[in-house]
Amino acid sequence: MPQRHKTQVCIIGAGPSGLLLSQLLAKTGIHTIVLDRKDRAYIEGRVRAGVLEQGTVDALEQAGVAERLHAEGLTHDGFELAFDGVRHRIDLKALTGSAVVVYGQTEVTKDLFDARFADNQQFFFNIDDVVPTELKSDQPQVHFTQDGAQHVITCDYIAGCDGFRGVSRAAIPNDVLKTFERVYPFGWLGILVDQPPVSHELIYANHAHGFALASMRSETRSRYYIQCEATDCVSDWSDDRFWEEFATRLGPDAAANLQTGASFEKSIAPLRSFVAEPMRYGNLFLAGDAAHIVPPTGAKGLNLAVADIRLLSRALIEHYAGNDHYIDTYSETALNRVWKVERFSWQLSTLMHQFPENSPFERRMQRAEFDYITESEAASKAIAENYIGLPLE
Ligand code: RFL
Ligand code: PHB
Repeated sequence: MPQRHKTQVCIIGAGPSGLLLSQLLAKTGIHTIVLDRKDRAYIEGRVRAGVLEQGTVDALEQAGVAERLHAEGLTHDGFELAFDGVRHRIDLKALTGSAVVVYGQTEVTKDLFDARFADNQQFFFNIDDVVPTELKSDQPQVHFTQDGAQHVITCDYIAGCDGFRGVSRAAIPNDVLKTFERVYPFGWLGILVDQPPVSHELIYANHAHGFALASMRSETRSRYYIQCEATDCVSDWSDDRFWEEFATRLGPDAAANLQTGASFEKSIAPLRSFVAEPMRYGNLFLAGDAAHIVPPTGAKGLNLAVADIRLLSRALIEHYAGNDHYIDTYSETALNRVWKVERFSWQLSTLMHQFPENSPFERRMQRAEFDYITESEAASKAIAENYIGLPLE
């Protein structure tokens, strides 16, 4: 016989989406159980995003987990685009009045876990065989196993926050779910190194050899990326090979300040654009990477996940207060924003990378677009207002 549990909202996935949802719901007394196939240490160790929009910072504040973010996050009023070594600064503050904050996803996750543990949140970690069922009924269920024992949770709602490879999206019948996808013909090789950043702001560079990005985690820790072959392995890239290629792509001007050293993390991520529609099926809601993926060029993945959670937490809180308007419009409202963020991430990726199929014509088109951005305040502003984050709705 399975062990039976009951909650209001069963949250599948303890990444930033699932943790933030449980934290925001707990603030208004809504009970959740959070499940993950991994454990806390593994989830906190995943090195991913680094740039937070103001709307994301606001949501973390509302959740009561922004103290360290305010103390340690680095506010950036701008960033640079570079093309064959020519640099152009996008002045976010002057163009939009807003800025972004550099603070790692690992830190966001740690802050959320600390808050959920302090609140005695019920978690099940290291679980397998997760299956959401009865989605169209008013008592949906989530079945899973832990250490060989079977469990079933009965709830009012299921939040599918289990990332791109999770099971929630797959629980929506094929004749209902529509998916849209573009897989890019390259990956990003990223390293972490304890050296001061090459520049105090981010630099996104397009060079004949491919894309490079200079980012950071703090004033003493740098996060650098280069475009690589989709088929490359981390072992193909020694630190020496990375540094040589990275400096070439940044251009001599920016690379003059580059301080190299031994990397302590190195990983390759594929690039993909993906959207699943709808984001609600019966009493299952999708949020974050479970519903959509963007290529990392616009720094949007985590921010988009947080935007979904702002909408979903409001929908659930209003539902328990007797108002179903937001729960009924969640999917449509979220997708409306998702597609605009997909467009920006795709456009910036298209502008900044070398595509194997590109002819010299496409390369000239990229250069012409870059020149236009450098000369037109309107074009720079269009990038800036997307980068700092579009309105929630
Ligand atoms: P996550 O973080 O993938 O968490 C999903 C959780 O679900 C668990 N899970 C399951 N649990 C139970 N049952 C199952 N069957 C399950 N299957 C999976 C997983 O173990 C995991 O704990 O999704 P979430 O919470 O939606 O968060 C999304 C963000 O993690 C993601 O969008 C960002 O990291 C994307 N991203 C960036 N976003 C930004 O906003 N700014 C950036 O600068 C940025 N840079 C990046 C990025 C992603 C990258 N990679 C590696 C994909 C840079 C990189 C390199
Ligand atoms: C990062 O610091 O990891 C980062 C920053 C900006 C991006 C993507 C990743 O666009």
